[in-house]
Amino acid sequence: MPSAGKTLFTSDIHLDSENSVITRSFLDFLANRARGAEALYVLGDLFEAWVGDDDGSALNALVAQTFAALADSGTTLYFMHGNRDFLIGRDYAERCHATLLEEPTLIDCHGQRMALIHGDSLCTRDVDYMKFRKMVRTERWQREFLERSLVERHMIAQQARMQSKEQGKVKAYEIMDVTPQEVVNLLQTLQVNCLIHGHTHRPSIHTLRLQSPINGRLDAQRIVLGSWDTQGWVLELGADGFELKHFPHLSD
Ligand SMILES: [Mn+2]
Repeated sequence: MPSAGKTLFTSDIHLDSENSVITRSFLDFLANRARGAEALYVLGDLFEAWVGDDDGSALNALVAQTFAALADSGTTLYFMHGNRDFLIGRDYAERCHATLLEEPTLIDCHGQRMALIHGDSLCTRDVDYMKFRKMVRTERWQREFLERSLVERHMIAQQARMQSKEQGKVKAYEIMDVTPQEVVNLLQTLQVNCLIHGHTHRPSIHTLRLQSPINGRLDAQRIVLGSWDTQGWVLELGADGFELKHFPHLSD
């Protein structure tokens, strides 16, 4: 069992079609590498786009079936929304035998208390995106969007993706990253010294200093998960600590 007793975290797989190398590698990850894990947390952007649980594509069915098989083998599954797939609903999560988590979620894992988020909420220097995020996270926007036909919804999602790609080319590197002070604020508000997130596609383990009311300073960690665009990524947490791992995609 490659992941026996461990807790796994991944994000930003951006699944797009049932025939891609990324999809095959991710399904292989669920069927093999993730087997035996105590839990698997998918911290957002599992899919490149999600237009509603009523979209019965072959990809969505295949992914649900593979997640369900992993859950049925004993691994507890948790999903958190990303900025691409924030419309994943309870129906689809149920089909995957997974539980949807609120953002942020606090967990106790192998003796460590930590906060989980997708990561886009910390990118506050991207003012345009923060406005967009606020709008699409309202109940009203979501209801009106889901009332449209599937064809229309796919078209809107496609447009939004093209726009964000164009904007990504002109936005500065720092704007696309988390705002350091927002990280500190979040950790202090939640009273934790470990944060796991994805979204920025800048995998790394950062150490930062927090002000502690008791002894003045406190070391905290921010673990950033990687994107699956060119290789697979997983954070493994066990009794002996954590390890951020990457592995090549399956070859043809
Ligand atoms: Mn994202």
